[in-house]
Amino acid sequence: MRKFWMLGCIILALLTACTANKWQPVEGSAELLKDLSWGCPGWVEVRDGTVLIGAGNEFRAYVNTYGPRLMTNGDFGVAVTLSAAQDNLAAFSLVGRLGTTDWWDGGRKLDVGLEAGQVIVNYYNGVSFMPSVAQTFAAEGLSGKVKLEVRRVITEFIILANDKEVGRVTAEDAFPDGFAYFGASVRPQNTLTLYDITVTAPPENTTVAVDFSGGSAYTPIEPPLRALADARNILIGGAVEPQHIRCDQTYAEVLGREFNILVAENAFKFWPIHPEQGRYDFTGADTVAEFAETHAMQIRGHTLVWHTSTPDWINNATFTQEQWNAVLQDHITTVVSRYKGRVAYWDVVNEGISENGVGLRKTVWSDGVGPDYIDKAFTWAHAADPDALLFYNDYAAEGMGGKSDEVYNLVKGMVERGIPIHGVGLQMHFVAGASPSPEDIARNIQRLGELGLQVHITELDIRLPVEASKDDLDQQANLYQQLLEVCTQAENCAAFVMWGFTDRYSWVPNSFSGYDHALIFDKAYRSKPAYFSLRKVLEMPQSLGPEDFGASCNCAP
Ligand code: 9MR
Repeated sequence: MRKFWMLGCIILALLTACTANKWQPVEGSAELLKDLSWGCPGWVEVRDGTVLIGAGNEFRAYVNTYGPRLMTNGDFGVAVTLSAAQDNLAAFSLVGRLGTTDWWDGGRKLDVGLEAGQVIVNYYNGVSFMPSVAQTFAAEGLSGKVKLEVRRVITEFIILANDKEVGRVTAEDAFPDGFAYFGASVRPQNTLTLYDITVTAPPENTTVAVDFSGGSAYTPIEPPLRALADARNILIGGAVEPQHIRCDQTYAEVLGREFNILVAENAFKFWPIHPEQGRYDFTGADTVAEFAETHAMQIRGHTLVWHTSTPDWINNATFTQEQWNAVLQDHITTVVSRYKGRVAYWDVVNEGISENGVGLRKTVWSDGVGPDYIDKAFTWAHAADPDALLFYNDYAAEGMGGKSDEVYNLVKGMVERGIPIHGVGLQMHFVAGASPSPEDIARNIQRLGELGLQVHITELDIRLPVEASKDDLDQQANLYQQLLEVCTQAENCAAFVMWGFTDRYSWVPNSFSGYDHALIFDKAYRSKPAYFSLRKVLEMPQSLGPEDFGASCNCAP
């Protein structure tokens, strides 16, 4: 009897130990695939609680940046039930950091999946487009629905297939930001189906979690920027992307609450709006325009004529001059007419001055339509909507000097020839510490005003090193403040538009290696010092200039 009792005890102890070792699903895990964000960007199909990611003809690396994130403090497991339509790569991904100038550059991505009848694990450490860890493991039962699991224990990743360990890999610093996006990697012609994702954690771990907040830490402050701007009779806003409006709730909330003007960062450009000859696609542009209207915001239309972001049917065209004229006139007339009375300001021609700042840039348009294409574009736009204000927009022409003189002479000539031009857009893609002086910018705005032209600041951002310090952020705030002061003090400066508003989606890290943090909200929508410095300018009584507050003043003591 005593023996049985002891045996019972041993079995019980073993069972307890086993259960103690069992990793448990964390809260919210069951909702992971139900989250609508998976389907939001458009090309991932969500059907009856499963997610289908079809690669089509391209390698697809999908990252669900809009959806729930895995908070990676401590050890965790992610178990995914999936199937692949073909025998080539189909993997789920945990993305610890997005790449910048390229998908892999600086990124961190762990893929666990199936390929050629084996389990495959690839880890990309941000240094190359080749995985720094690439291993395959043999396992049983890898056809049909397969359960693949990865358990992170410190830097080791234990890989399981259908609940049996198949191998281990080591990856350092895979989740440097404390979270991972869910995603997938699928080779051409293959389709990955996800049936279930379960996040687990060992019993003692309480920090692993699924975060459905979208990583937002936005704290609204009263009154919003736009109310302050309305009171100062100035437009303040940012460039936007339709998919962020549709898929990122906080993005839409901040945009609608804080700003009274927007511009589409890309959606009104030739390539997305007129992808094939005779076919227009207004899907993205309409999303942006409808959002603006619902939120009583003004719209800047960017841009009708530009040398880049043109589709192949334009880039490779061999039209006669007459045909080029017809193509451009049709484009301008169709787009401007569609948004007649809705888009108040158009960047009719963007960056028409040459790269070295001397003379007109040679483009498909100057070659095709002829050197008078700028005059023609403005004339056609005016005919389509006589009430819209028409702008010439350029970069590196903000202060005084060579290129801004060229812009000045270009628009002066247009005014003298009676071409319907109403304003100049100063882009202002700046690096803190190396921008033209506010005084020079003020002089430039003034001389344009003397031609009877409005000025809009159209694409302002101020980039900082990736490892920005508090001082960098303060210096950035100071420059934002000075630039808004210049605009509020100039009678003809009517709009202050930034190239985005949150560092989460800025073009800067993708285009300038080593730079980031260029906008006024950080990646979690926290207000940065620059946000507060703009408020400060707008809160100033209109009759007072900044010198009354001792700021930005060159006056003698
Ligand atoms: O920020 C835009 C980026 O997402 C696009 O890939 C790129 C090409 O269309 O254009 C960027 O915006 C540019 C703007 O349209 C004109 N001025 C310079 C901006 C930054 O390159």
